[in-house]
Amino acid sequence: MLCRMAVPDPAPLVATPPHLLHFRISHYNEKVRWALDHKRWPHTREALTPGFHHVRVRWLTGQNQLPVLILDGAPHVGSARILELIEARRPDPPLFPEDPALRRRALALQATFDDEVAPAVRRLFWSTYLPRPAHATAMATAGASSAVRAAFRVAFPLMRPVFHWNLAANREANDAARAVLNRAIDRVEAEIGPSGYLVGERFGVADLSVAAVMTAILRPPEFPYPLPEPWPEELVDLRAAIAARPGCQWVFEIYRRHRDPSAELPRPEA
Ligand SMILES: N[C@@H](CCC(=O)N[C@@H](CS)C(=O)NCC(=O)O)C(=O)O
Repeated sequence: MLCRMAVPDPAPLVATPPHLLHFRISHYNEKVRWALDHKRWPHTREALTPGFHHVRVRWLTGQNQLPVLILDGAPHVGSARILELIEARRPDPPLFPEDPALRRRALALQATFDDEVAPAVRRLFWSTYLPRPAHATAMATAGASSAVRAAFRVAFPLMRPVFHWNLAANREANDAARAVLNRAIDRVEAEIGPSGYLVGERFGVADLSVAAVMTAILRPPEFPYPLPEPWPEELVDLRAAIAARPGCQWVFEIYRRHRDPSAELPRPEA
C-alpha cells in the first residue's frame, strides 16, 4: 500500500523586503535610511507628510512618530532600536563595534545626539519655516501629489499651533537650542579620533547617528532629499554661521565618504 506523507508547505523563497515609513526631511529617519543603504538591504519606502501622518502611524504603532520600519509584517519604532534590529538581521558590513567598551561609547554618543541634540536642531529647523506658509508647504510636501500640497497649504494655518506646541518653539527655547547646537559641535570636535571616526578605527553607528542628526541644519549635498529652494533666510544664515567649524566639516566629510547610494526598491504599482 502506498503511504502518503504529510509534506509541509515549502518556506517562501523570497522574504518580503523591509518597508520604511518616513519623513523625507527628518534626521531620525535619515539614520534608518542610511543604515539600510549601508547594509545594501533592498527595501521599500513610503514618505508621509508631517501633520497628515497621525492616523496612519497611530493606527499602526500606537504612537505618532516616524521612522517606522515594518519587518516581516511587524512595525518597529525608535531609530536606535531599529538600527539594532537592522544590525542583528544584516550584520555585514557591521555598524556596531564588536568590542564591548567601544560599543558602549558608540551607543552613548548615539543616545546623546538622539535625545538632546536632535530635538534642539529640529526646533531650530522648523522655527525658520513656521512663519512662512509657502516655504513650509514646499518643504513638508516635497515629492507629494499636488492634492496633498494643496491640502497642506490650506490646513497649515490650523496645524501651525500644533507644530509650535509639538516643537516647543519659542524665543527662549530657540536660544537654548542654539546653545545645544554649539555644544554638540564642540562634542563632535572633542570626539573625533586619530582614525577620523568618533569611535574606533572604522565608520560605525556613532558616526552615522551624529552626522545624520546634524543634517537638520547642515543639509550636506549627499542627503538624499534636498530641501526645495529657496530656503528660509534664517536657515541659510544659521547654516552659514556654523558650517566652517571643524565639527561641521567633519559631518560634510563623513557624508562625502560614507553616505551610501540608496538601496530602495521601486514600489509595485498600487
Ligand atoms: N526617538 C524617536 C524620535 C522620532 C521622532 O521624533 N520623529 C519625529 C520626526 S523628526 C516625528 O515623527 N514627529 C511627528 C510627531 O511627533 O507627530 C526616534 O529615534 O526615532
